[in-house]
Amino acid sequence: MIIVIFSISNRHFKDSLKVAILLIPDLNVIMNDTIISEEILLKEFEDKINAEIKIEPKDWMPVAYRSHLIRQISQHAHSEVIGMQPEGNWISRAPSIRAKKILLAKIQDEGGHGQYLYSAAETLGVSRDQFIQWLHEGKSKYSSVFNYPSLNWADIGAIGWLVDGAAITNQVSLQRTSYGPYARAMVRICKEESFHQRQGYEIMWKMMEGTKEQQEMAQDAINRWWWPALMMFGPHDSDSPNTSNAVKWKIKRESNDRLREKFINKTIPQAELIGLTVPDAKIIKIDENNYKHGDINWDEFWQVVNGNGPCNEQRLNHHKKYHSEGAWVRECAIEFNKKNN
Ligand code: BYC
Repeated sequence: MIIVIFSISNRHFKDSLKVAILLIPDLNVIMNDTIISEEILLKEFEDKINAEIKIEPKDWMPVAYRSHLIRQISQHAHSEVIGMQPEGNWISRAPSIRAKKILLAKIQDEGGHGQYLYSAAETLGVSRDQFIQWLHEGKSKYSSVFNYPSLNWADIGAIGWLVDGAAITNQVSLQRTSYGPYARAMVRICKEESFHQRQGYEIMWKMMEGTKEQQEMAQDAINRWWWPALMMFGPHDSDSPNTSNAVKWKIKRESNDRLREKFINKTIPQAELIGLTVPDAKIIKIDENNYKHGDINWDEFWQVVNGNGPCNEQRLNHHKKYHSEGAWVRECAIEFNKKNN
Protein backbone atom coordinates (compact mmCIF):
# COMPACT_ATOMS: atom_id res chain seq x y z
CA MET A 1 0.00 0.00 0.00
CA ILE A 2 1.26 3.51 -0.76
CA ILE A 3 0.00 6.67 0.94
CA VAL A 4 1.00 10.22 0.06
CA ILE A 5 1.01 12.71 2.91
CA PHE A 6 0.73 16.44 2.14
CA SER A 7 2.06 18.55 4.95
CA ILE A 8 2.83 22.14 5.79
CA SER A 9 6.25 21.50 7.32
CA ASN A 10 8.79 18.77 7.80
CA ARG A 11 7.98 18.47 11.52
CA HIS A 12 4.26 18.22 10.81
CA PHE A 13 5.00 15.63 8.16
CA LYS A 14 7.05 13.53 10.56
CA ASP A 15 4.24 13.52 13.16
CA SER A 16 1.59 12.62 10.55
CA LEU A 17 3.86 9.88 9.29
CA LYS A 18 4.29 8.39 12.74
CA VAL A 19 0.51 8.35 13.30
CA ALA A 20 -0.09 6.81 9.86
CA ILE A 21 2.53 4.12 10.40
CA LEU A 22 1.12 3.35 13.83
CA LEU A 23 -2.28 2.79 12.29
CA ILE A 24 -1.11 0.89 9.23
CA PRO A 25 1.78 -1.50 9.85
CA ASP A 26 4.32 -2.04 7.04
CA LEU A 27 3.38 1.26 5.54
CA ASN A 28 5.67 2.89 2.99
CA VAL A 29 5.32 6.60 2.41
CA ILE A 30 6.58 8.73 -0.48
CA MET A 31 7.75 12.30 0.08
CA ASN A 32 9.94 14.25 -2.32
CA ASP A 33 10.79 11.02 -4.09
CA THR A 34 12.17 9.53 -0.86
CA ILE A 35 10.78 6.31 0.51
CA ILE A 36 10.52 6.47 4.28
CA SER A 37 9.75 3.06 5.65
CA GLU A 38 9.14 1.47 8.99
CA GLU A 39 12.84 0.61 9.02
CA ILE A 40 13.72 4.26 9.62
CA LEU A 41 11.31 4.50 12.51
CA LEU A 42 12.65 1.23 13.93
CA LYS A 43 16.18 2.59 13.73
CA GLU A 44 15.09 5.78 15.54
CA PHE A 45 13.40 3.63 18.20
CA GLU A 46 16.46 1.40 18.66
CA ASP A 47 18.78 4.40 18.85
CA LYS A 48 16.68 5.81 21.67
CA ILE A 49 16.73 2.49 23.53
CA ASN A 50 20.52 2.26 23.13
CA ALA A 51 20.97 5.84 24.32
CA GLU A 52 18.81 5.14 27.42
CA ILE A 53 16.19 7.67 26.25
CA LYS A 54 12.76 6.68 27.51
CA ILE A 55 10.08 5.69 25.02
CA GLU A 56 6.97 7.82 25.62
CA PRO A 57 3.31 7.02 24.78
CA LYS A 58 3.16 9.13 21.59
CA ASP A 59 6.49 7.87 20.24
CA TRP A 60 6.51 5.30 17.46
CA MET A 61 7.20 1.80 18.78
CA PRO A 62 7.20 -1.68 17.21
CA VAL A 63 3.89 -3.51 17.57
CA ALA A 64 5.62 -6.33 19.50
CA TYR A 65 7.16 -3.84 22.00
CA ARG A 66 3.71 -2.34 22.61
CA SER A 67 2.04 -5.72 23.13
CA HIS A 68 4.90 -6.93 25.38
CA LEU A 69 4.36 -3.89 27.61
CA ILE A 70 0.57 -4.24 27.58
CA ARG A 71 0.98 -7.84 28.77
CA GLN A 72 3.58 -7.18 31.46
CA ILE A 73 2.29 -3.89 32.90
CA SER A 74 -1.35 -5.05 33.07
CA GLN A 75 -0.30 -8.32 34.75
CA HIS A 76 1.77 -6.30 37.18
CA ALA A 77 -1.29 -4.11 37.93
CA HIS A 78 -3.50 -7.17 38.46
CA SER A 79 -0.90 -8.60 40.87
CA GLU A 80 -1.01 -5.46 43.00
CA VAL A 81 -4.80 -5.53 43.23
CA ILE A 82 -5.29 -9.29 43.67
CA GLY A 83 -2.40 -9.16 46.15
CA MET A 84 -4.58 -7.10 48.50
CA GLN A 85 -6.74 -10.15 49.24
CA PRO A 86 -4.44 -12.40 51.33
CA GLU A 87 -3.60 -9.47 53.62
CA GLY A 88 -7.09 -7.94 53.63
CA ASN A 89 -8.18 -11.16 55.26
CA TRP A 90 -6.27 -10.16 58.40
CA ILE A 91 -7.27 -6.48 58.91
CA SER A 92 -10.05 -7.35 61.34
CA ARG A 93 -7.80 -9.78 63.24
CA ALA A 94 -4.62 -7.72 63.60
CA PRO A 95 -3.25 -8.14 67.16
CA SER A 96 -3.17 -4.41 68.05
CA ILE A 97 -4.54 -1.06 66.84
CA ARG A 98 -1.00 -0.10 65.76
CA ALA A 99 -0.64 -3.28 63.69
CA LYS A 100 -4.11 -2.75 62.19
CA LYS A 101 -3.34 0.86 61.16
CA ILE A 102 -0.04 -0.15 59.57
CA LEU A 103 -1.62 -3.07 57.69
CA LEU A 104 -4.49 -0.88 56.45
CA ALA A 105 -2.03 1.71 55.14
CA LYS A 106 0.03 -0.97 53.42
CA ILE A 107 -2.94 -2.60 51.70
CA GLN A 108 -4.20 0.81 50.60
CA ASP A 109 -0.78 1.43 49.04
CA GLU A 110 -1.11 -1.77 47.01
CA GLY A 111 -4.43 -0.52 45.61
CA GLY A 112 -2.65 2.72 44.68
CA HIS A 113 0.12 0.76 42.92
CA GLY A 114 -2.57 -0.94 40.87
CA GLN A 115 -3.90 2.50 39.91
CA TYR A 116 -0.48 3.81 38.80
CA LEU A 117 0.15 0.68 36.77
CA TYR A 118 -3.27 0.52 35.08
CA SER A 119 -2.79 4.18 34.16
CA ALA A 120 0.66 3.44 32.70
CA ALA A 121 -0.77 0.48 30.75
CA GLU A 122 -3.69 2.59 29.44
CA THR A 123 -1.21 4.94 27.74
CA LEU A 124 -0.54 2.05 25.35
CA GLY A 125 -4.08 2.30 23.95
CA VAL A 126 -6.04 -0.33 25.91
CA SER A 127 -8.87 0.62 28.28
CA ARG A 128 -9.10 -0.29 31.96
CA ASP A 129 -12.34 -2.18 31.29
CA GLN A 130 -10.55 -4.32 28.73
CA PHE A 131 -7.74 -5.17 31.18
CA ILE A 132 -10.28 -6.21 33.83
CA GLN A 133 -12.20 -8.28 31.29
CA TRP A 134 -9.00 -10.14 30.30
CA LEU A 135 -8.33 -10.82 34.00
CA HIS A 136 -11.86 -12.15 34.57
CA GLU A 137 -11.69 -14.32 31.46
CA GLY A 138 -8.39 -15.83 32.63
CA LYS A 139 -6.57 -14.38 29.60
CA SER A 140 -4.35 -12.20 31.74
CA LYS A 141 -2.18 -13.54 34.56
CA TYR A 142 -1.24 -12.16 37.97
CA SER A 143 1.59 -13.20 40.29
CA SER A 144 1.39 -16.86 41.33
CA VAL A 145 2.26 -16.01 44.93
CA PHE A 146 -1.19 -14.58 45.66
CA ASN A 147 -2.83 -17.95 45.10
CA TYR A 148 -1.59 -19.23 48.47
CA PRO A 149 -3.67 -18.82 51.66
CA SER A 150 -2.74 -16.52 54.56
CA LEU A 151 -3.46 -18.79 57.54
CA ASN A 152 -2.37 -16.72 60.54
CA TRP A 153 -0.76 -13.46 61.65
CA ALA A 154 2.77 -14.76 60.99
CA ASP A 155 1.78 -15.08 57.33
CA ILE A 156 1.19 -11.32 57.24
CA GLY A 157 4.79 -10.89 58.41
CA ALA A 158 6.04 -13.36 55.81
CA ILE A 159 4.10 -11.66 53.00
CA GLY A 160 5.49 -8.21 53.83
CA TRP A 161 9.03 -9.45 54.36
CA LEU A 162 9.33 -12.07 51.59
CA VAL A 163 6.67 -11.19 48.99
CA ASP A 164 7.22 -7.43 49.12
CA GLY A 165 10.96 -8.10 49.48
CA ALA A 166 10.93 -10.14 46.25
CA ALA A 167 8.72 -7.56 44.54
CA ILE A 168 11.04 -4.70 45.46
CA THR A 169 14.10 -6.55 44.17
CA ASN A 170 12.39 -6.82 40.79
CA GLN A 171 10.91 -3.32 40.87
CA VAL A 172 14.16 -1.51 41.73
CA SER A 173 15.51 -2.84 38.46
CA LEU A 174 12.27 -1.91 36.62
CA GLN A 175 12.82 1.75 37.58
CA ARG A 176 15.26 1.75 34.65
CA THR A 177 12.84 0.08 32.23
CA SER A 178 12.71 1.70 28.79
CA TYR A 179 9.03 2.76 28.77
CA GLY A 180 8.70 6.15 30.51
CA PRO A 181 5.29 5.79 32.24
CA TYR A 182 6.23 2.32 33.60
CA ALA A 183 9.63 3.50 34.87
CA ARG A 184 8.11 6.55 36.60
CA ALA A 185 5.38 4.45 38.27
CA MET A 186 8.14 2.17 39.59
CA VAL A 187 10.02 5.01 41.30
CA ARG A 188 7.04 5.84 43.49
CA ILE A 189 6.09 2.20 44.06
CA CYS A 190 9.61 1.31 45.23
CA LYS A 191 9.55 3.99 47.94
CA GLU A 192 6.35 2.49 49.35
CA GLU A 193 7.46 -1.13 48.96
CA SER A 194 10.48 -0.56 51.14
CA PHE A 195 8.14 0.44 54.02
CA HIS A 196 6.08 -2.70 53.29
CA GLN A 197 9.11 -4.96 53.48
CA ARG A 198 10.07 -3.45 56.83
CA GLN A 199 6.59 -3.82 58.30
CA GLY A 200 6.67 -7.52 57.45
CA TYR A 201 10.15 -7.99 58.86
CA GLU A 202 9.12 -6.19 62.06
CA ILE A 203 6.23 -8.65 62.55
CA MET A 204 8.59 -11.62 62.16
CA TRP A 205 11.18 -10.02 64.43
CA LYS A 206 8.61 -9.41 67.20
CA MET A 207 7.35 -12.99 66.93
CA MET A 208 10.91 -14.32 67.22
CA GLU A 209 11.27 -12.32 70.44
CA GLY A 210 8.03 -13.86 71.75
CA THR A 211 6.96 -17.25 73.11
CA LYS A 212 8.06 -20.62 71.73
CA GLU A 213 4.66 -20.95 70.00
CA GLN A 214 5.11 -17.56 68.32
CA GLN A 215 8.60 -18.55 67.17
CA GLU A 216 7.20 -21.77 65.71
CA MET A 217 4.48 -19.82 63.91
CA ALA A 218 7.10 -17.53 62.35
CA GLN A 219 9.21 -20.50 61.20
CA ASP A 220 6.12 -22.25 59.81
CA ALA A 221 5.24 -19.10 57.84
CA ILE A 222 8.70 -18.84 56.23
CA ASN A 223 8.51 -22.58 55.47
CA ARG A 224 5.30 -22.03 53.48
CA TRP A 225 6.13 -18.67 51.81
CA TRP A 226 9.82 -19.11 50.91
CA TRP A 227 9.35 -21.16 47.74
CA PRO A 228 6.32 -19.22 46.42
CA ALA A 229 8.39 -16.02 46.92
CA LEU A 230 11.27 -17.47 44.85
CA MET A 231 8.76 -18.44 42.14
CA MET A 232 7.64 -14.81 41.82
CA PHE A 233 10.74 -14.17 39.68
CA GLY A 234 9.41 -16.51 37.00
CA PRO A 235 10.95 -19.58 35.33
CA HIS A 236 14.69 -20.06 34.91
CA ASP A 237 16.16 -17.83 32.19
CA SER A 238 16.54 -20.85 29.91
CA ASP A 239 12.75 -21.45 30.15
CA SER A 240 11.64 -17.82 29.95
CA PRO A 241 10.27 -17.13 26.44
CA ASN A 242 9.75 -13.39 27.02
CA THR A 243 13.23 -12.58 28.33
CA SER A 244 15.04 -12.25 25.02
CA ASN A 245 12.84 -9.43 23.66
CA ALA A 246 12.51 -7.90 27.13
CA VAL A 247 16.29 -7.61 27.50
CA LYS A 248 16.81 -6.45 23.89
CA TRP A 249 14.29 -3.64 24.39
CA LYS A 250 15.50 -2.90 27.95
CA ILE A 251 12.06 -3.61 29.40
CA LYS A 252 13.73 -6.05 31.78
CA ARG A 253 17.10 -4.81 33.05
CA GLU A 254 18.03 -8.04 34.85
CA SER A 255 17.04 -11.63 34.20
CA ASN A 256 14.69 -13.78 36.31
CA ASP A 257 17.56 -15.86 37.74
CA ARG A 258 19.78 -12.87 38.52
CA LEU A 259 17.00 -11.12 40.44
CA ARG A 260 16.16 -14.33 42.31
CA GLU A 261 19.83 -14.66 43.36
CA LYS A 262 19.89 -11.04 44.55
CA PHE A 263 16.78 -11.63 46.65
CA ILE A 264 18.20 -14.80 48.23
CA ASN A 265 21.54 -13.15 48.98
CA LYS A 266 19.96 -10.28 50.88
CA THR A 267 17.19 -12.28 52.60
CA ILE A 268 19.15 -15.17 54.14
CA PRO A 269 21.24 -12.90 56.42
CA GLN A 270 17.99 -11.18 57.52
CA ALA A 271 16.50 -14.57 58.41
CA GLU A 272 19.63 -15.61 60.32
CA LEU A 273 19.67 -12.33 62.26
CA ILE A 274 16.34 -13.13 63.91
CA GLY A 275 16.88 -16.90 64.24
CA LEU A 276 14.86 -18.18 61.25
CA THR A 277 16.06 -20.70 58.67
CA VAL A 278 15.01 -21.00 55.03
CA PRO A 279 13.40 -24.35 54.17
CA ASP A 280 16.01 -25.36 51.59
CA ALA A 281 18.10 -28.39 52.59
CA LYS A 282 20.28 -27.97 49.48
CA ILE A 283 21.18 -24.30 49.86
CA ILE A 284 24.93 -23.70 49.54
CA LYS A 285 26.90 -20.67 50.66
CA ILE A 286 29.26 -20.05 47.74
CA ASP A 287 31.18 -17.16 49.31
CA GLU A 288 30.69 -14.34 51.83
CA ASN A 289 27.74 -12.77 49.94
CA ASN A 290 26.36 -15.43 47.59
CA TYR A 291 24.16 -18.50 47.95
CA LYS A 292 23.06 -21.19 45.48
CA HIS A 293 19.52 -22.42 46.07
CA GLY A 294 18.17 -25.98 45.76
CA ASP A 295 15.60 -27.18 43.22
CA ILE A 296 12.43 -25.18 42.72
CA ASN A 297 9.27 -27.21 42.21
CA TRP A 298 8.39 -26.01 38.69
CA ASP A 299 5.45 -28.42 38.41
CA GLU A 300 3.83 -26.66 41.33
CA PHE A 301 4.66 -23.26 39.78
CA TRP A 302 2.99 -24.08 36.44
CA GLN A 303 -0.02 -25.63 38.20
CA VAL A 304 -0.53 -22.38 40.10
CA VAL A 305 0.14 -20.17 37.06
CA ASN A 306 -2.35 -22.17 35.02
CA GLY A 307 -5.17 -21.68 37.50
CA ASN A 308 -4.86 -24.74 39.76
CA GLY A 309 -3.28 -23.26 42.90
CA PRO A 310 -4.92 -23.49 46.33
CA CYS A 311 -6.72 -20.12 46.01
CA ASN A 312 -6.91 -19.25 42.27
CA GLU A 313 -10.66 -19.70 42.05
CA GLN A 314 -11.33 -17.88 45.31
CA ARG A 315 -9.16 -14.87 44.33
CA LEU A 316 -10.76 -14.45 40.93
CA ASN A 317 -14.33 -14.96 42.17
CA HIS A 318 -13.75 -12.40 44.92
CA HIS A 319 -12.49 -9.87 42.38
CA LYS A 320 -15.43 -10.48 40.03
CA LYS A 321 -17.99 -10.15 42.85
CA TYR A 322 -16.64 -6.87 44.23
CA HIS A 323 -15.93 -5.41 40.80
CA SER A 324 -19.55 -5.98 39.89
CA GLU A 325 -20.94 -4.77 43.24
CA GLY A 326 -18.72 -1.68 43.08
CA ALA A 327 -19.97 -0.60 39.63
CA TRP A 328 -22.17 2.09 41.19
CA VAL A 329 -19.13 3.70 42.86
CA ARG A 330 -17.37 4.02 39.50
CA GLU A 331 -20.53 5.45 37.91
CA CYS A 332 -20.87 8.04 40.71
CA ALA A 333 -17.20 9.03 40.34
CA ILE A 334 -17.67 9.58 36.58
CA GLU A 335 -20.83 11.69 37.13
CA PHE A 336 -19.14 13.69 39.89
CA ASN A 337 -16.19 14.34 37.61
CA LYS A 338 -18.47 15.50 34.77
CA LYS A 339 -20.26 17.96 37.06
CA ASN A 340 -16.99 19.41 38.35
CA ASN A 341 -15.27 19.88 35.00
N1 BYC B 1 3.28 -15.67 38.35
O1 BYC B 1 8.89 -15.48 29.96
P1 BYC B 1 8.65 -15.23 31.41
C1 BYC B 1 3.33 -6.91 44.93
C2 BYC B 1 4.44 -16.15 33.40
S1 BYC B 1 2.77 -7.31 43.35
C3 BYC B 1 2.44 -15.79 37.29
O2 BYC B 1 9.82 -15.25 32.31
P2 BYC B 1 8.35 -12.40 31.84
C4 BYC B 1 2.43 -7.03 46.07
C5 BYC B 1 4.74 -14.98 32.48
O3 BYC B 1 3.76 -13.96 32.62
C6 BYC B 1 4.18 -7.15 42.30
N2 BYC B 1 2.89 -15.89 36.02
O4 BYC B 1 7.81 -13.87 31.56
C7 BYC B 1 1.09 -6.77 45.94
C8 BYC B 1 4.74 -15.68 31.14
O5 BYC B 1 3.40 -15.90 30.70
P3 BYC B 1 2.72 -14.97 29.54
C9 BYC B 1 4.32 -8.29 41.35
C10 BYC B 1 4.23 -15.84 35.84
O6 BYC B 1 7.20 -11.46 31.75
C11 BYC B 1 0.24 -6.93 47.03
C12 BYC B 1 5.30 -17.04 31.46
O7 BYC B 1 5.11 -17.25 32.85
N3 BYC B 1 5.45 -8.01 40.49
O8 BYC B 1 4.44 -6.53 45.06
O9 BYC B 1 9.56 -12.10 31.01
C13 BYC B 1 0.73 -7.37 48.25
C14 BYC B 1 6.79 -17.16 31.13
O10 BYC B 1 7.58 -16.28 31.97
C15 BYC B 1 5.13 -15.70 36.89
C16 BYC B 1 5.38 -8.04 39.14
O11 BYC B 1 4.34 -8.30 38.57
C17 BYC B 1 4.61 -15.62 38.19
N4 BYC B 1 5.39 -15.50 39.28
O12 BYC B 1 8.86 -12.44 33.37
C18 BYC B 1 2.09 -7.63 48.38
C19 BYC B 1 6.65 -7.71 38.39
N5 BYC B 1 6.38 -15.71 36.39
O13 BYC B 1 2.54 -13.59 30.15
C20 BYC B 1 2.95 -7.44 47.30
C21 BYC B 1 6.44 -7.38 36.92
C22 BYC B 1 6.25 -15.84 35.07
O14 BYC B 1 3.69 -14.94 28.39
N6 BYC B 1 6.60 -8.52 36.07
N7 BYC B 1 4.97 -15.94 34.73
O15 BYC B 1 1.41 -15.65 29.26
C23 BYC B 1 7.79 -9.03 35.71
O16 BYC B 1 8.84 -8.55 36.12
C24 BYC B 1 7.82 -10.19 34.77
O17 BYC B 1 6.59 -10.21 34.06
C25 BYC B 1 8.05 -11.57 35.47
C26 BYC B 1 7.96 -12.69 34.42
C27 BYC B 1 9.43 -11.59 36.11
C28 BYC B 1 6.98 -11.83 36.52
